[in-house]
Amino acid sequence: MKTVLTYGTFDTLHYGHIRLFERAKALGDRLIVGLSTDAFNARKGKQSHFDYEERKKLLEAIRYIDLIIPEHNWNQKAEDVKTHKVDVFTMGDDWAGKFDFLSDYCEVIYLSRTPDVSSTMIKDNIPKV
Ligand code: C2G
Repeated sequence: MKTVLTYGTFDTLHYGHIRLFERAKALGDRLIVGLSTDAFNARKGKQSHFDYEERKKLLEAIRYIDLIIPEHNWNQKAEDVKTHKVDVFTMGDDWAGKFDFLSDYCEVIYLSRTPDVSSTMIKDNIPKV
């Protein structure tokens, strides 16, 4: 059983996120997603359109995802890798190099970011309902 782990805010879920989950799942047998809490987002300087529970509900509907855990801070990754016996850590390559320290515990793979779509672009173009 090969376990894969990734993290993110996944606000205004879009096909770039789905492509990431699809490729991440293909790296193993089980995909765990660390979902940024609203409090952590505030520390990341991100104001998500949807709150944690709404974002979690969306991820729970995605067949590629087997488990969702909260991401509370920048420093929990190594612990999460150990706790969940993670074999592969993966992120989009806008993070390339940033998490190489995890290669002491597991394989680290950066996947190409999907061009031309982002939560920011969506949020900036949603008419206020
Ligand atoms: N992503 C992607 N293609 C896009 C947009 C996002 O592949 N068009 C990927 C990002 O590279 C990231 C993941 O989707 O791996 C989640 O992106 P965000 O929700 O923006 O998360 P981020 O703010 O990068 O937070 O500890 C890590 C952080 O929680 C990551």
